[in-house]
Order: sequence, then C-alpha cells, then structure tokens
Amino acid sequence: MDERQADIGLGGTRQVERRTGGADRRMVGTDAPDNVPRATEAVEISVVMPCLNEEGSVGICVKKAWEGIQKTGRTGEVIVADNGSTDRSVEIAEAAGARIVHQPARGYGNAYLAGFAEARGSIIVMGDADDSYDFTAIPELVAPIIEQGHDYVHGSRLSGQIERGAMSWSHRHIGNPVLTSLLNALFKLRVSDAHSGFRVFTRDALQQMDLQCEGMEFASEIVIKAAGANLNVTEVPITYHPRIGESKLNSISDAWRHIRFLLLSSPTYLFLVPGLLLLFAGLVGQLSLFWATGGVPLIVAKAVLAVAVLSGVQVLVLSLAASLSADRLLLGRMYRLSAWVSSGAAAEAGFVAGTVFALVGLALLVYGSVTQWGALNTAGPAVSVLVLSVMLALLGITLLFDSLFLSFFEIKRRRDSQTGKTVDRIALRPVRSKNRNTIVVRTNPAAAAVE
Ligand SMILES: Nc1nc2c(ncn2[C@@H]2O[C@H](COP(=O)(O)OP(=O)(O)OP(=O)(O)O)[C@@H](O)[C@H]2O)c(=O)[nH]1
Ligand SMILES: [Mg+2]
Repeated sequence: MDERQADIGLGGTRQVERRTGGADRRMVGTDAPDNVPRATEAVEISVVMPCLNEEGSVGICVKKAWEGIQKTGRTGEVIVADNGSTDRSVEIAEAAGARIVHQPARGYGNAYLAGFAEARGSIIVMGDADDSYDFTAIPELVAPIIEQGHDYVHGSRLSGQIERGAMSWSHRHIGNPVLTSLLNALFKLRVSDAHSGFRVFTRDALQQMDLQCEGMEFASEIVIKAAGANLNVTEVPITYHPRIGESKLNSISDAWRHIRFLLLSSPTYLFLVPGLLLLFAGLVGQLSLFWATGGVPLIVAKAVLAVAVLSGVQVLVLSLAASLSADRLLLGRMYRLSAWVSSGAAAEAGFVAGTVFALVGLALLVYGSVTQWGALNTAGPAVSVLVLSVMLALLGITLLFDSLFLSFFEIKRRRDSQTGKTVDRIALRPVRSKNRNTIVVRTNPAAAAVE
C-alpha cells in the first residue's frame, strides 16, 4: 500500500513517497534513496543519531546521512533514537527517511543504546542530530574500516576544524582539553578529542565494548572500552559546525558525570594511590616520632599519624573492592589487583594480618594498663605505644571485617553460555529417570555450561 506524506521538516512542500509493506517496508523518495535494503536484506551501514527536540536539524541530518551512505555505494539505514522529543522531531525524521526508535529513559547513552540495539548494519556510524557533524563525510570515516581493517574510527574536531561559533571558548580551551587530558593520563591513551560525537565502529567492536553508561559519560566509556578491548583505533580529522537549535548539554553536571566515570574506572588513582600515600605518611611519621618527647601538640601529632595509617588502610581496602567493579566495567582486562581479590587471596591475607594486628594491639593495651604505661602527661615512647596499640587493635578488627567483605567477591557470577546472561546460580530442573518412580534433579545444561 502506498501513502503520501508532506516533507514538512525541510522547509518545502516536497512530497516524500513512502511505500509500506508490513515487515518488508522500504522507503523510496527524495530523501530516502533507492539503495535502502528491505527488512530481510543485510544492511552494511547503520547511521544512528540520538535526538531530543531537534526539529530544526534532525531532517537535515537524516538527509545528509542518506547522502553519505549513498556516496559509499553500500546499503544502509538511518535510525533516529528519540529521547521523548516533544516537538516535531519524530515526524520530521521519519519523513526524511529515518527509522525511529523510541527511548523514554532520558540520557545521551540511553538514547544511543536503544538505537544500537536496533541497528542491523555491520558498520555503525554515530553522530548528533543537531547538524554539528556533517554526515555526508561518512565515506571518509568508514574508509579506514573498509580499506584498512580498523575496528573503530574516531572523528577528531581538534585535529580537523572547528568553525566559528561551533564550540564555546570554555569548552574549546578548558572543558574539552582538561577532560581529554584526564582521560589520556588515567588510561595512558593519546586521544586528541575525547568528546567528539562523530564516530564509526564495526558491529563486532560494539559487541566487544559492551557499553552501559546512560548519560553523556557514554562518550568517554566508548573511548576507554575501545582501548580496553584492544580495538584497532584510528582518528580522522572532521569539521565541527555550529549546531542548529538549543544545546542539550549541561556543562557542569555532564562534565562531572565524565569525571566521576573516569575516576571510578580508574581505582588506581582514585583509591590505591591516595591509600598508599596516607599509609606511607602515617607509618614513616610514626616511626620518626616514636622516641620523640614533647607536650600536647606531639601527642596530637602521634594520634593524627595513626589516623593516617587507619584511613590509608581502609582506602586501600576500598581500592581492592573498586578494582573489581572497574574490572567488570572495563571488560575485565585492566586490573591485576582484581585477580588477587577474586581468587580469595586478598581476603586470606587480610584475615591473617587483621588477626595479628588485633592480637598485638590488644596485648599491648593489656600490657600497658598492667604496667601503668609510664608517664603519659608528656608525649614520649609511652604515648607512642598507646597510640600504636589502639591503632593496631582498631586496624586488626576492621581488617578482619574487611576481609570477610572481600571474600564475597570470590563467589563468581556465572554466565549462561547460550543466552549470554549472567546467572547467580545453576538452575536445577527435575528430570524423569528411566525408572518411572524416581525424579532425578539434573543441572540445566544451558546454565551448567558456564565459564
Ligand atoms: N545532552 C543530551 N543529549 C541528548 C539526550 N537525549 C538525546 N540527546 C541528543 O544527543 C545529542 C548530543 O546532545 P548535544 O546537546 O548536541 O550535546 P553536545 O554535542 O555535547 O553539545 P553541543 O556542542 O551544544 O551540541 C543531540 O543530538 C541530542 O538531541 C539527553 O538526554 N541529553
Ligand atoms: Mg551536539
């Protein structure tokens, strides 16, 4: 059945002929070209764009995306992942030849994840629906994948061109360079423009990256996971144009989401390094002041150094737990510490150390109270021993509980080899044996075949 629809989005009275045929629907018209594959045909290039109230630009972007696909001579599709637009974005995008995927859960990452889930292409192109990226440049971005076998191509505005008015001064000279440098430093990368939104990757690369972030930090997640998955990545210079319509970016909260994600993905710098510094400062300070005598300020100094040791150890324990979360987040390839935790060895070591510290600390306290501690009115070795014994007792007791906590991570989650879903326990299902009167409980073979 044929239907006619006015192309209201692109400012004219142009008519878009739209032929629908159930599952075998294809679009033909001025905006959707002839090489649109049928629903059952293989798609080579999927262009996915997230959209939140972009009525002024989404039609232009879809049209340019079709032009870009056509220039490659390959089959393609254009998917607009609508994030609950309240303007005419959906209607305009559809008229321009896009397939609409609705994502009611707000967020840049959420919108993309919904769009990617529907994409059929073996090559996936992503870019904003605000006309800041030129989708007619698709051939240049897919070329490294098609011709050189790269997995992921990152469009770089900083090694390309940023048109006047396209990016604010603060984003150009502060936000972008600071966040890009932070990402490069934490993950030992050399990306020139971490927040460019124009990127291309293969379907296989998408699967390997296992993307999860819901908001703007999704942009950082892709870069980090591409590196974590050892993808063959290259950058291509692109031109960044002034966007049409209002920006959906919230500079402060979105920057914070990026920073928080980068730090959480990098427990070495967030927990391990500060923990080691606190522990080191506390231990060295205590040792150097052990025999020192003096008044109240010295007593306070000895107590503060004990606090540094205690908090340092707790932050180190956090680093162990965080390394596991980061490991899951980052495809399980980056942190050696997490292997130590998940093998149970960290919990065992903590348990032994905790027991020793607690016993020594408590013994010192008992000894001190029996021998009356010596003179405590001035700081001297007696105060050092008191501080040390309280510190050790506290450290030992908390370490014992920390170790129990860490031992939870030894219990592995299992992955169902057939569905790919994570399962917490092997499902049991009753199986009738040859002997009709007995029921044999056998593990579900799908869930039993675990990694
Ligand atoms: N920020 C944001 N963008 C969304 C969301 N949902 C969909 N989008 C789309 O994601 C793309 C990126 O948002 P933009 O506002 O362009 O963010 P940006 O490119 O960092 O900032 P500009 O340089 O001002 O364009 C646009 O196509 C939005 O319409 C959302 O919840 N938040
Ligand atoms: Mg944009």
